[in-house]
Parts: sequence; structure tokens; C-alpha cells
Amino acid sequence: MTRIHVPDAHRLHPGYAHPVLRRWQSGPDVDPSQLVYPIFVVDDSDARQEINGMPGQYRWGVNRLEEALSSAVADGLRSVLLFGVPSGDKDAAASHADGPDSPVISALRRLRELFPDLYLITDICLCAYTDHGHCCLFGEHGRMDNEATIQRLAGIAVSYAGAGANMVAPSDMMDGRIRSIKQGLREAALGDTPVMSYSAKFASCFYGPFREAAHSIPTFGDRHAYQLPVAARGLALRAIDRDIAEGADFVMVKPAGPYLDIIREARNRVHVPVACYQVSGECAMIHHAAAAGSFELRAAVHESIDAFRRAGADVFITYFAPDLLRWKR
Ligand code: PB1
Repeated sequence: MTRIHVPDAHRLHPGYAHPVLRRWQSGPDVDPSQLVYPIFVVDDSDARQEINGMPGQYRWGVNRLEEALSSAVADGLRSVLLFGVPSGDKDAAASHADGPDSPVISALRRLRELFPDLYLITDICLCAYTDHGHCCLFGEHGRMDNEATIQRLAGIAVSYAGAGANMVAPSDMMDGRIRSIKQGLREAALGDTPVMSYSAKFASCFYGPFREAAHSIPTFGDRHAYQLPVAARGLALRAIDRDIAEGADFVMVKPAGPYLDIIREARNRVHVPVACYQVSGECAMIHHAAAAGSFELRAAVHESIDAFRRAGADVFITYFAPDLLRWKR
């Protein structure tokens, strides 16, 4: 057979034959300030509790937050996302979310002392604090009360912003919560607190380890009535548009890996930074597969973050943030 001639215009190898060129082809690297580390805080001030199903992650007491974060902050961590995990005191109104001894409020005050420059984001939701484990309040007919819930969420956002949160991030998926939270912050003279909306948040099975960590498994039913159907592209884009229209300063796609298409569409659609959340189940998958010898942990983590970056994400919420910063060092 005669030798095939490949025209120069079809020859791609020269463009990535060298590591320098492969770097050129891959776009800018992730800056440490683009990483956000989710962290769990509990009522027991001296706690350091391992989390089954989330290798390397712990529930921390306020007195152990320096131990939890000092190394990552020294490596360049700029931002954390706080999740409160109460030991008890759960009720239908999620009262402990912003009560006087709220774990999040205590953590905000301690972190402000420990790391004055650390950017503190608080998750805003009810599920860890309600006795039914849902992200909403229920009305007298036992149905989800969306309007009562968004009012409650606004109150929690005001409490957290007043206690020192730099940003609030509602993960509840109620309709109209961005407008409600923005109004509540404004009326409390906290209107300069930015809101990152979990706009495109899907009813994913990949939250399993988190629900174990946060003791936030619903006592009945599921969250499919308010988290997006996993294959619902149109609803995700409508939710993003709506939240922007209501004043969201940032939007998020969650989970990240199985939703790269939504990240890309969000990036092309909006003019605000797009965050993605590599959730507990995604991290657990990578950990367990690496432990089983399927691939090298560091390579898999970097590849996942590169995929989010290629899809257009600007902010990366990931439990691997401390690892990425340590490896970068
Ligand atoms: O890492 C994770 O799995 C995140 C889970 C996420 C936190 N925002 C929620 C998912 C869920 O349990 O439905 C918590 C919802 N407020």
C-alpha cells in the first residue's frame, strides 16, 4: 500500500509535542483563590469526628478550627464554605440554625479571630436543623410551605451575615429565595453581602456521604420536589436565569462532574462567575477508586478540576481544596 500523505493542516502533534506546548494548549491554571473548601462545624467545641464515607474529612468543633485549617491557609486557601451540624435541638422551624449557640455563628466568630483574611461563606439551608430533614418548612396541610421557608432562610442569612459571614449561599432550592434573602439583607443594612445561589442543583445520589456527615437524611420522602430532576436541562437554565434576575451575585452548578454540560451552558449564558461544587459522592468515588488501585489519586483530582475549568467554571468548591494547595506547594 502506498504511504498515506497527511497534509500539514491535519498534523496536530507538533502543537502539543512538548510539555510547554501542552501547557499552552490547556488554558490558565486554577488560582488558589478560586478554590473553596467546604467544612463541617459541630456543637461540641473540642470535636474532631471522622466522617464515614468522606475520607480525609472531619466534623470540627470551634476549638479545633485552627487545627483544621491552618495548614491549608498557609498553603494559600482563601475561602471556606461552612456547614453547621447540630448534635440535637432539631425542630420543625430549624431554630438551631441561627440560635445563640448556632455552630455556624460560633465558627464565624472564631474563624474571624484565627484567620482575618479568610473569606467566609455560609451555606443557608434548613435540612441539618429540621426534625424532618427536609430543606423546607411544612404548612398545616403537611405540604411544603415555600413562602414561609424563604422568609426563614432570609432570617438565617441575616443572622450569619451579622455574625461575620462574607457571603451567604442558599442551597435549599426554594422558589424566590434569592429575592427574599436579598431583601432581608438589605432591610438589615447588610445589603452589601453577596449571595451565591445554588441555582442548578440537581436531585443527585452523589450527596449521600454529605447527608451522613451532616445527619441531614430526610425522615420521609426525598428532595425531588425541590431539587432539579437530574436530566432537566431547561429547568436548570430557567433556575439560573431566575436567580440572576432576583439578584444572585454568583450562580452554582451542583454536582459538578456529571453536569459539565450545564456548567458550560451557564458560562455561556450569564455574566457572573459560575461556581461548581464537586460534591461528597464525587470525592468519595475518586478516593475509593484510587484506594482500589484504579488510578492515582492526585492525577484523578487534577483531571476532575481541569474538566470543570474546561467546562467554564470560575470557582471550584471541593473537599480536595487542601490537597490541591499542598500538591501545588
Ligand atoms: O457534598 C455534598 O454532597 C453537598 C450536599 C449539599 C450541601 N449543600 C446538600 C445536598 C443534599 O443533602 O440534598 C445539602 C442541602 N442543603
